[in-house]
Amino acid sequence: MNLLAKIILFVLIIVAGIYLFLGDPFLECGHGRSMVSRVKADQRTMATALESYFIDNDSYPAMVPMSVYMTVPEHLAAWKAEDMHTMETGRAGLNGLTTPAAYVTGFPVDPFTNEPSVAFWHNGDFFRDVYDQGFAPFAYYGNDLGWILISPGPDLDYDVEPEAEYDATICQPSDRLILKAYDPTNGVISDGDVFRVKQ
Ligand SMILES: [Ca+2]
Ligand SMILES: [Ca+2]
Repeated sequence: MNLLAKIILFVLIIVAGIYLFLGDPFLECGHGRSMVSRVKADQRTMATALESYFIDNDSYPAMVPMSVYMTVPEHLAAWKAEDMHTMETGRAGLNGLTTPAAYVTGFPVDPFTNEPSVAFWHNGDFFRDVYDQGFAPFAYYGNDLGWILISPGPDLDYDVEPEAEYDATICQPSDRLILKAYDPTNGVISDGDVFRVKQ
């Protein structure tokens, strides 16, 4: 093996090592962004379902505490979800988005709400438990005038405080809320949430 071949082999081993230990940053960025795209698509579907529900019920679905879905107190704290709510799906005689009338075929789970023990970011990529356990639905805050659906986004905690920051009587999304929007141009794992609000 001549010197040039040895140098090429050496460089290839170094590059392979970098990919092995650090992963492919381009691939991983794409993965994180595709999850945000999925959340946005699911929130669009939910928005249509919420408006259909309103036409029939003259109100938006009731809220239930997020602790129904995130049952471990440490996990609620890690997600900053103690004060968050999601929506009633319908049970025990209560009307909800899926029962007795199905306004949406499935109740989408938020891929950014897996349990902290089994979901984590590593070198820009998002890993999660293969059993798909621990996922919660979108956080939701609603009243007779409007609603907001919230995903914690890639930083894995809720930044929007809907009770204080969502006002259905003013034009939405408000400047105050836009400050809390996840923006990938600030970095793939930047602060902020992925949300959709009645407009
Ligand atoms: Ca967040
Ligand atoms: Ca945050």
